[in-house]
Amino acid sequence: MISEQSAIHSGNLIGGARREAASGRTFESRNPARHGEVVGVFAQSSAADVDAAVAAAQRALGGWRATPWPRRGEIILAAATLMEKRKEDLARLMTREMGKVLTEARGDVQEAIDMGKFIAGEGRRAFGETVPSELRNKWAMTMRQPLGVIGCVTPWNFPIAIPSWKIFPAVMAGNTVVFKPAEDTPLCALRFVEILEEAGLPAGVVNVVFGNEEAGEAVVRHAGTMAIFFTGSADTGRLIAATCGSMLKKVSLELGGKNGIVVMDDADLELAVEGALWGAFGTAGQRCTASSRLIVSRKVLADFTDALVGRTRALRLGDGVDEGVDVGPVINETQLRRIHRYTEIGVEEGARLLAGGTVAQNGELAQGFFYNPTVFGDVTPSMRIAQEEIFGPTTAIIPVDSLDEALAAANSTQFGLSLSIYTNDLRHAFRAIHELEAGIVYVNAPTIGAEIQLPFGGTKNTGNGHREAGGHVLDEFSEWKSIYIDYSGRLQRAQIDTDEQ
Ligand code: UN1
Repeated sequence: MISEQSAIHSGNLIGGARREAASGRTFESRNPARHGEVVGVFAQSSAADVDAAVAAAQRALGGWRATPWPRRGEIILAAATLMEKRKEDLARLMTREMGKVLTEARGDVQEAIDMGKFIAGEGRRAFGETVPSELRNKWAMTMRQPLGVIGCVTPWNFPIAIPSWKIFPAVMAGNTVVFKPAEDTPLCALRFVEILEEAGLPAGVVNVVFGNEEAGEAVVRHAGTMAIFFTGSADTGRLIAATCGSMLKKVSLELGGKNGIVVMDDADLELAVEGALWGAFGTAGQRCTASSRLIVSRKVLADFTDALVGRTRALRLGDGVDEGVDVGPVINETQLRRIHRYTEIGVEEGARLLAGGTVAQNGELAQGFFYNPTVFGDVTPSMRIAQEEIFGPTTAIIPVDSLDEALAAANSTQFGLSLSIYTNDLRHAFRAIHELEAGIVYVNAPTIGAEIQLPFGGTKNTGNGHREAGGHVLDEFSEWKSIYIDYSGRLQRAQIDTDEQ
């Protein structure tokens, strides 16, 4: 693959063929750092296209589920290896399409490579159990079965990593997939699936329908999709859960976060400032794990705030392909407006604006969607800027007087994805580990940076109890089948016939 600078045009990927949308409609993907630049033109799909994709996935299912697990694993490993070879090209196109700075785009691709390598090993390790029967001459065991055709609906903020969390384990377990990637990052999705094809994935195992929520909704509502895997907003997640609930369809939801870092007075303050800066402004705050709250002991509040504000003001904004840029653009104009609206809300609520708070429009920045990294001080836990997910480069400092107050503040949101504590006191660390209400807890590290070999997901309104990645990931993508083999040659009634006869 060469570095791409011209716009590409792609139809949907259905059953191994490229197909325009039935309606003939298309949409553009544009560079958020230079909005005039069209990255690609893609099929704008509707229910008819989703029907075709589900039919292709159903046709491919029989052959794929019969393919031995180790062979499926080899194909995934080959895909991960190809991604490794093309990491730089993939990262560059990601920065161009989504905006995150190049070092972070490389990390996003790396996370998918890690996921591929990790899951490929399951091909020779997807164990079932042999369990003793209560009866003589009777064998009992379990095995995994695929769910069938799976719908994957993914966001733009990790345009290769998040699809890899869902699609690699889905196909590893013998499922086939209809994949609806975010409207803002179709090219990343296309390149990811092309690599799977090149690695030897048979036609129809992963089908891509590009488009907006119309296409996503059609995937969720389709009677042929047996399970839905979604990452996105809590509002959309609720709608998906309602639909899947009424259809008795399995659904895995990875939703919002309002993650916080607790900074105790015994913390290494420099380390905490550095962590807060990275957690709040990495990926321009557009991670569901972003550190959007900083819960700081009053004893170190002034020092922490001064250092953080100074470092925030020094961050360099720009096109993420340029060396030396710390923070790239936000994804689109709607998000830019939403982020700024939250600045207004923070000011109206009486929080103190300490840095940023404006759209960045100097020079070349005016060509894209840039927001100056924003820090609020004097925030109370119940303010909207401390409760609602902003998904941008905005963080809120909440002063506290004790560990109890800090933990209570950290837990006082509807979400429970990722929480962290900076402390050098082991007792504080262990209380935090036990008491923080989140799927992920960090000690002396910010709230971002999860690794794929551990479960990823959250408590409360962050999801519906599912986890992605990690050692138990196949449980989400397969069903258990229990098998009993009676070789006694007579009727043996469980729970009734005893062993005495
Ligand atoms: C997300 O923002 O949806 O832990 C995923 C992290 C990354 C994944 C973030 N490894 O920040």
